[in-house]
Amino acid sequence: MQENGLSKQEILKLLDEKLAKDLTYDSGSILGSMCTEPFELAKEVYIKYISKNLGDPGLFSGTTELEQEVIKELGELFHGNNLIGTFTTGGSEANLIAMRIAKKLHPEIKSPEVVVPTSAHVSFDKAADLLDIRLRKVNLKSNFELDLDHFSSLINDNTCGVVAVAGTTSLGIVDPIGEIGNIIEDKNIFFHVDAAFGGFVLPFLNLLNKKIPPWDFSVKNVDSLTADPHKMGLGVIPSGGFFLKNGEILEKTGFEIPYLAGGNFKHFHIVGTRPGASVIAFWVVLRSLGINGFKNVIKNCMNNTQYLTQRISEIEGIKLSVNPIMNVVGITTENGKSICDLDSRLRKKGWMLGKFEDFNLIRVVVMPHVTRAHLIKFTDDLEIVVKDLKLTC
Ligand code: 0PR
Repeated sequence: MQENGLSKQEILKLLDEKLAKDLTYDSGSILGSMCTEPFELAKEVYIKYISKNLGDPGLFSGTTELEQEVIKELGELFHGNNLIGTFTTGGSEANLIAMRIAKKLHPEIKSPEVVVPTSAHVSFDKAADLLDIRLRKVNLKSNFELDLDHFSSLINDNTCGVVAVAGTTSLGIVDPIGEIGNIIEDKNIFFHVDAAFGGFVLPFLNLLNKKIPPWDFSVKNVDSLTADPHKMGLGVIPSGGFFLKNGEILEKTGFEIPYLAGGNFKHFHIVGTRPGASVIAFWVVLRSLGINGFKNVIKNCMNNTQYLTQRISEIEGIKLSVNPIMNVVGITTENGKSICDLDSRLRKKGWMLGKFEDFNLIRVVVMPHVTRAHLIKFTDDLEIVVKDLKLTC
């Protein structure tokens, strides 16, 4: 550490230099991220209220009420009735909370298992590791859809939970959540839906008259849900969301903190101190955009997705992995060749995509910061690289 402090000007200059290497969303090169530039007013209020700490809710009862308000509104969006919920640091924490609940509700199971799709996010592997749960991974069919027969076959007396994904990380696929709800009917198994990405896409696609099969609390046996404001919700980082149908579970399984200002309270979080400003910022997003504002955001992303998929279909040598339901697009080779060279050549040209080697695809997430102009430049480069690599042979 240096001896004396620097002036504001010196510090800001230094920071500019040090952070010059970071990419920015508006540059267009960030094509594989599930985060985006937060809503402008959300950023403003985040700074203003940066010191609010929901880890001690008794000190910040106004912020606590605001969180309840947001959870209630989102709960209704996800067709829940009187559910409870909380902001988290992101989808990983929300999924960890769900896995913990699944285990805690079944103390009689000595070797707990959770059934998850192979396409589920790595946060479930992390949670399984931390909680000493055995993950039973469900195969996908060749079209990347879940193999439901395999799903059923993995359920046994040790199964304390099952997971479905509403918007997979790799392709934005929505698992057959209604069917999974039927499979676990009367089995006393906790059912968690990971809609970390899809949670702020699917409700608005529905309102835009796209046919989306039921995926949320409208499915009878769904117990909990992850939906992250810091992905398609335009919230600030960090903002995750965990939603739970049965509030009594908090009483049964929550951690207790007896010594804080507001008196004894129970919570699910892994973290203690947690940002109230994230909640306030997202309250602002909800108030600013409303349903119609969100519909417009999604409509724009889907129009751009449509443009991208059209261009990909015109380029000989590559194809779509699947027809996208939402704004997540997987690109693969037509002849089955590895996607790795294509990915590294695109990176060299400055395009940052997601690479999923196990599915042999590169992923473009058509987030709100991705414009038509970015996609035109990207697909022009893509066409050149594909030709160069002779993927057509
Ligand atoms: N569930 C799903 C379906 C996800 O896709 C993700 C993250 C999570 C849970 C975990 O969420 P947190 O990262 O908030 O804990 N999906 C993105 C991914 O792995 C995360 C991401 C975001 C990656 C921005 C890169 C990036 O630039 O692809």
